[in-house]
Amino acid sequence: MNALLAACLILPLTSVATPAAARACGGHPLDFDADGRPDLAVAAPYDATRAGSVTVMYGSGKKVKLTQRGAEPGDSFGSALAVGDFNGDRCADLAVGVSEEFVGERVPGGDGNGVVQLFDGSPEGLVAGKELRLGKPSSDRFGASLAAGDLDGDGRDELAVGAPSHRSGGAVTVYWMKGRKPYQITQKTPWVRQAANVTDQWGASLATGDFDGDGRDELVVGAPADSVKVDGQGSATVIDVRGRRAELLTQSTPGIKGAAEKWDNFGAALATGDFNGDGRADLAIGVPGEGLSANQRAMDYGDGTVDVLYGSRAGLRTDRTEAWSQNTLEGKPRYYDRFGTSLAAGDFNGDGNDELAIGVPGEKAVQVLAGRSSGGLTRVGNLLVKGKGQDFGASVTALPGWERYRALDRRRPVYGLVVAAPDQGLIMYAPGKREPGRVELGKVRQLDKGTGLYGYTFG
Ligand SMILES: [Ca+2]
Ligand SMILES: [Ca+2]
Ligand SMILES: [Ca+2]
Ligand SMILES: [Ca+2]
Repeated sequence: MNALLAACLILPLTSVATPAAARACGGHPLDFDADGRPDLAVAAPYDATRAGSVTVMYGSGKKVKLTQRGAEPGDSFGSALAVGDFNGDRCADLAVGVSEEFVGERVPGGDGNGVVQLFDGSPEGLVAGKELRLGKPSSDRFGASLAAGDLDGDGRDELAVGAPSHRSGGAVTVYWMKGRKPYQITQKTPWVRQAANVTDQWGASLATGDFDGDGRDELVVGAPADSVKVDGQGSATVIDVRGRRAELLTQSTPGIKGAAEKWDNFGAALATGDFNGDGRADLAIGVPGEGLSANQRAMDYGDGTVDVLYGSRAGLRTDRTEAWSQNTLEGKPRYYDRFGTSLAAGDFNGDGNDELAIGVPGEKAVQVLAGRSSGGLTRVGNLLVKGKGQDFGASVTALPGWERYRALDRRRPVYGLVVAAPDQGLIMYAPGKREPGRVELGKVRQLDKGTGLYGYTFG
């Protein structure tokens, strides 16, 4: 009996000393190397004369730089990142977009064909895997956006790859749907049936979320330059890939707040999270070009707005939507703010409801709104997190338990906020705090620094 007890007591110690190869993956969503700690991938697509690189910051403290096999200047390895369990081994895997890769000779000034490089998670960390490319590559910029999600409900993630410069106004290819070959969707797909212009940028942004709570994720395709009624107003299309259903959302859709104007760029950023804790995903749509004040001088300006739609049994509701801007939040809207350029959802206070982080790069800031189980996002106690670097807030993500390397399965994880200023290559971090009823973030500190638009995107 004593020997047995001793064995039980010793077991955890011996398992710590066991070589990493003996560990099994625990199915944690952001754990590439099976140590139970979240890992963070940081893209620098302009590193090394724009060949690009991705730095993986493991929760163990180890830092590894990934590059493309046969890297060439200009390829932009790291144009997009997505994390999911693609092969079903319960290790998180990483997909890296290489949107400017040319299959043959580089066409000077031309859009890339693009490829996607996969890295498989393992107890030794990420290992280079397959490469994905289109059968008939053109100037598609395949891999300019990526999203992972379980679209068929079999417990493994599918990968959606955006090709926003595809000749039909943009395309999205879905990989590994059960019983299907890679499957391309465009605005001309019969059950999508949208007007397509070559400049729509359909697929420039992607997100997944289970809005109706049926156990299968839906796919959201952003087309920030889509001209539905007004030039470049932008759109987002919510797609049930298995059910072959598509719903078009724009600021011209009844119930969606905000006026559709030229170059609003509705859909430039997308994020999904459960802001009201009802178990169904909700959708935040960035409209960084939205004008609210004077001096809306050009298509790259805007005060910015974020539209939010909530999930329900029948999918996303368009009858009770929200529009958030600095007209009602901390800070002041200015024509160069581009509020909503980047978005991330994460539970920063551990109450089970996701918060929404909104990048405001023109103000070098990130706005944080708290989620509540009664009613979703609230302006009460909203934070304006200011930072260094001239485009602080150009990209954001949420990362669970990084600060204390807390095992992800011990308690409901508290997320911290990761913010980049890619122009300066600064990666900043503000830890979350377990504070029911309000959101408070710890001091913003520098997590890392790099070059080549380091922090352009996260995975
Ligand atoms: Ca890890
Ligand atoms: Ca699946
Ligand atoms: Ca669903
Ligand atoms: Ca929360």
